[in-house]
Amino acid sequence: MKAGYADVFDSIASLWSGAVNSMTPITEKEKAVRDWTDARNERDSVKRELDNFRKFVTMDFGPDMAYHALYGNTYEFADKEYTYKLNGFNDVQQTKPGHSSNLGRWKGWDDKKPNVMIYDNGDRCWGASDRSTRVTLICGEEHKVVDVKEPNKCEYTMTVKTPSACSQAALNALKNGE
Ligand code: MAN
Repeated sequence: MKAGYADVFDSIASLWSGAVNSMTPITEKEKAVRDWTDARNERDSVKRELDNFRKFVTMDFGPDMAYHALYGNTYEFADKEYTYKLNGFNDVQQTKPGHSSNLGRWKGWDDKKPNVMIYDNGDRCWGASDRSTRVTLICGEEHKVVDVKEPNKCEYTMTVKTPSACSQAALNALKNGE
C-alpha cells in the first residue's frame, strides 16, 4: 500500500516523540553528571586557590617579607648549553630542548646569609649529591638572573638582581648579619 502524506507525517511524529521520550532520561542524567562535574571542578579550583593562599601566607619571604615579589614568578638565564629557570620559592630548573633537570626545591634561607636562598633535593646526580642550588639575591633595578655557575658537580650557584634586595629591611638584615 502506498503511504499518504498523513501516514508519513504520523510515523515521523511517532518516531520523533519516541526519540524525544527515550532521550529525556539520558539528558537528565547527563545534566546531573554535568552539574556534578562542574561542582567538583569548582570545588577543586577553590581548594587549589586556598592551598596556594595558605602556602603564600605561611611562606618565609625574608625580613619584612622583603622578597615576596619573587614568589610565583620565573626568571630565566641562558648560557651556551642550558636555560636555567628560577621559579621563585618553588624550584630551579636546568633545561635544554627535550630535557629538563630539577636543580633543587625551595628549602629556606641560609642561616648565616639572609640574602641566600637554598634549593635542594633536586634530581639525582651520578657520583655526587642530589642537585642543589644556592641563589644569591643582590640589589638591582629589576628582577634578573645575572649569573649561573656549577662550581662543583651538580652544586649550582645563581646570582639574581632584584629591587627586593634593596629594601630597607633586606639591607638592615644584611648589615646585621641576621
Ligand atoms: C648534566 C647537567 C650538568 C651536570 C651533569 C652531571 O649534564 O645537569 O650540569 O654536571 O649532568 O652528570
